[in-house]
Amino acid sequence: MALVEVKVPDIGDFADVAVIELLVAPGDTIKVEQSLITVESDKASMEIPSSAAGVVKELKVKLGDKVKEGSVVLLLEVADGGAKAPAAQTQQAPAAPENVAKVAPAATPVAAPAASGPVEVRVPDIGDFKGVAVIEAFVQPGDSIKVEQSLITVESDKASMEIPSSAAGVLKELKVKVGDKINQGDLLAVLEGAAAAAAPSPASAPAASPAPAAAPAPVAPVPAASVPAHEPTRAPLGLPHASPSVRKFARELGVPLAEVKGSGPKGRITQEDVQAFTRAVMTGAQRTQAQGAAGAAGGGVTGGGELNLIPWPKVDFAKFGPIERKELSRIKKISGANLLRNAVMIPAVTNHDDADITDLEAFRVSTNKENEKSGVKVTMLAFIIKACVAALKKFPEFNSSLDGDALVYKQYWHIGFAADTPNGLVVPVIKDADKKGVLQISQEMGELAKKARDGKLGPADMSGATFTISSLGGIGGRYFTPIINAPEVAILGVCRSSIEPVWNGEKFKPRLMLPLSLTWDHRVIDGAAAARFNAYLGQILADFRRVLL
Ligand code: CAO
Repeated sequence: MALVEVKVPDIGDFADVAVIELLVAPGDTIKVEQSLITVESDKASMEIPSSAAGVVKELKVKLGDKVKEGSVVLLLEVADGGAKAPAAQTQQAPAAPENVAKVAPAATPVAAPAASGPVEVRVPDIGDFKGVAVIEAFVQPGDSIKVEQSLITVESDKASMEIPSSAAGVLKELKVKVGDKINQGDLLAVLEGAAAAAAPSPASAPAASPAPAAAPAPVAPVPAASVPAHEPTRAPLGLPHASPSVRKFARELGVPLAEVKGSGPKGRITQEDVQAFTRAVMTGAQRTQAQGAAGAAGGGVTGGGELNLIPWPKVDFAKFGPIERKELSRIKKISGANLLRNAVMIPAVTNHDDADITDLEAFRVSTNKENEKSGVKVTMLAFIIKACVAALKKFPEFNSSLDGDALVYKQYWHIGFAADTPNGLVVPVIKDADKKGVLQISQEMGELAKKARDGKLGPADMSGATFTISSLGGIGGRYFTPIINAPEVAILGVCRSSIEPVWNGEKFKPRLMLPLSLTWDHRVIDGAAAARFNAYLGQILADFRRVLL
């Protein structure tokens, strides 16, 4: 065993920054690159990783201490020759890991500021912060912006940072949105009106807005992961104050950080605050604003009393056999939180039915034969989308959303379809499916499914759905109970069709039957309407000429 000092690595312009969080304690076994402490300046916060693996012997910093490159963070007991990091790295300050930002952006405007007229504000030098996600926008067109005023917050795995404006004026256009990935030099905003002033360097001039980087994280920061149909909302000003790891923790649990009361210095939200909030919500002692809204719309989960859940079982699986632990993908983490909310908050019921698609399948096969050369294959799912649009038009409450005590009926028919990807489930959307033919829908579905598999779907590809279809027809199964994609009020599950004997009044005939599973929100729809919807859908699929009636 050897004792090594773990020091603050090269953290760029981050000098004399305060320790705001201790992420490990004496006795903890830590890995190389594991975050040890969080430090914070006026504009950014960052987690400092360990350069070695071992057991924490003694912490050399405490909350509120100021640290800089070379400051000793802790003493680590490492196995002789067992530590992953080479000796040079454990004895001296290691180089900044790539996911740690060299913060304090030199806010030099890239475009020369004019006396008046439009001025471009670009992303300044943000050190190693590359391709980082925009997690919130503080301003919107029409706002008066001061030099150095924070425009957006970006976040990597380990750090977050507010990006200031290099000029003053009225915001004409914000060129980035939540979820976008940005780099140095990217166009951020266009200002106009007032004279634009070059920003002094943050080192010599304090920031106009001293709020530390913090985010309520109202939405998933990664476009490819935004399964839910919720649109990003604008972050309120007066932001909650929390470090990146706490924000990440809150996001994973689906905790609205803006509603959590911080118990740390200057009202900072700690991991314990997030846990206490979660406990309070789970036991019914507290409601989130979303639950309040859902309650007003007909009853939230905690409205009727406490859930009184017992704790989640904690099992040491390794005791029973070999195991492998793998982090969930970002898509799985984000979709999981949404699925849980939707499963718990919606009083959902599923009706199962079958549609006779014998003639439709014959038509699809012959159409594909005729169109062989065009390269576009007509899929059964495209017909199902068209049939659903007809049923949604006949039963408009299935194309609605709850808004407090009102129902919002949408006069457009955007149909989401669940797509299975190596990283998890995503829901691209066919916009205006009512105006498109089956060929066009098939083609768009093929393109969107490919984009989904390549992880290239953007937020626009996945937002605005009014109804969703989840098809397992290509895989198998009979029926299942899909979870409604809130704020939609219904979802159709489709399984594999099979030839079955169907009684025609005289004899059994072999027919190709498609199993349908319609899940609906009982606050909006009742069982009779759902049965009628399925019956009508079945009639359309059996004979598309009915759409013309
Ligand atoms: N019955 C019988 N066969 C079917 C069928 C059905 N209902 N639906 C599709 N098939 C057939 C297709 O005709 C195709 O056969 P051929 O290659 O011989 O023509 C084959 O199954 C494969 O179809 P597909 O799944 O690739 O294409 P699709 O248009 O049916 O679906 C997509 C596209 C993106 C929806 C699908 O690939 C997918 O990802 N499905 C999974 C969705 C999912 O995971 N849902 C669960 C969500 S809840 O966790």
